[in-house]
Amino acid sequence: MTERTFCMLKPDAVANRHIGEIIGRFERVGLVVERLEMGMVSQDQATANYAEHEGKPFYDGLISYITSGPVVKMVISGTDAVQVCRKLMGATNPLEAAPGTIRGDFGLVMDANVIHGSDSLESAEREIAIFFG
Ligand code: D4T
Repeated sequence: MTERTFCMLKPDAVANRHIGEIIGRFERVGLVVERLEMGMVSQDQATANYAEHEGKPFYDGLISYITSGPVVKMVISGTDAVQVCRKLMGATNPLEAAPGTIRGDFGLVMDANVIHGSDSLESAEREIAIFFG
């Protein structure tokens, strides 16, 4: 099924100049970058996106990290886009992400894990609304 998902290159990916290489991986498998915008994540967007983690020990660090520098926000579409993006991203913790995945190849630690991608179609619609209105 053709799906739309939300992906975001996090501040470490932008600061380390990996935008082109990472977006290239999505295009290489045949997914389409439908919308793309570079900019800062506002405090409101950060807290809305990470509401499920409020109160957890890593929450404050997560919010300050995601608002610390420019990110690249994207809507990506294609067959099974949600699952394909998650597969390309790899496990949340770069330590566990397999080589060949985005987090496995460009990340080192959990609190700067390179990329965010929606985990379901429902999350995708919610996150696209948060970040693109
Ligand atoms: P995101 O949402 O960034 O795509 O990551 P995941 O969907 O793969 O993972 P998540 O929601 O469980 O975690 C969100 C974000 O929090 C950071 N994190 C997570 C952390 O710093 N310490 C932790 O123990 C966990 C679970 C990393 C990703």
